[in-house]
Amino acid sequence: MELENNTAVPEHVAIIMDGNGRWAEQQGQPRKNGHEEGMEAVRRVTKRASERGVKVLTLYAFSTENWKRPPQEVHFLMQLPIRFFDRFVPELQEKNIRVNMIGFEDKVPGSTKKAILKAMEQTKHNTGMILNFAFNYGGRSEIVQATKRIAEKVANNEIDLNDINESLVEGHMLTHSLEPYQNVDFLIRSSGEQRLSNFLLWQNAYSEFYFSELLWPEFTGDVLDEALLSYKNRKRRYGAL
Ligand code: V07
Repeated sequence: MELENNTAVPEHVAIIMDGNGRWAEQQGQPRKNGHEEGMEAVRRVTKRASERGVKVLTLYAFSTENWKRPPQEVHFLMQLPIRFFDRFVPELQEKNIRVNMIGFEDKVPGSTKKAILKAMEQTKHNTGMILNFAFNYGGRSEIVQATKRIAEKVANNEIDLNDINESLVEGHMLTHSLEPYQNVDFLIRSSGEQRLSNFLLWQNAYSEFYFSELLWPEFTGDVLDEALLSYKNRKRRYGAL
């Protein structure tokens, strides 16, 4: 009998969903159609990741730098979580998937925050995969915020300077609630760009990278399987020999 090798499935997969606007432009469609199609790709990939036994799937939906886009597009993007949950919460419930969000609340419209909190509340008892959206997220801001909180604790004599270690810093990151899966095992980026773009800087310290030429709306469950196969064939060393 063949034994299933679960260690070969990455526990925490993170994806930079790039190429939605470009996909739309290639089709001569408005950019928002690309974002709309991108949402269908989120559905496909979430379903497959959950079937494969991934514990946490983090999706980079909106970076702190994305505010520099045209106001119209920013406004449209801010509505997407609302649309996403209106459509997909029943499916997430059915698949026992829990919703989580990491990012900064500032500048996010109240109605968007409300929709996200509602979905987190609705799915909080689900025990399967965590679908974690990085929304208004930036890696350097996260590190700055953690540093400030730690400095404050030292100043208030709540902790000693020598209590600061990797585990304490990790506990002040936005990913703390994902414990024990805070670290990314496998980072995927679509649309041919090969850079990290301020995404989970601390958490990607030892992750394996996978770059696909496909634009995000072209991503399917089978493409995820292809990436997972590539992961399986790698030897992770965490800096050791
Ligand atoms: C967005 C669709 C997917 C491709 C990337 C760009 C467009 C889902 C969300 C979302 C965010 C937070 C949340 C629930 C869902 C989303 C943005 C863009 C900004 F709690 N898709 N999606 N957010 N796109």
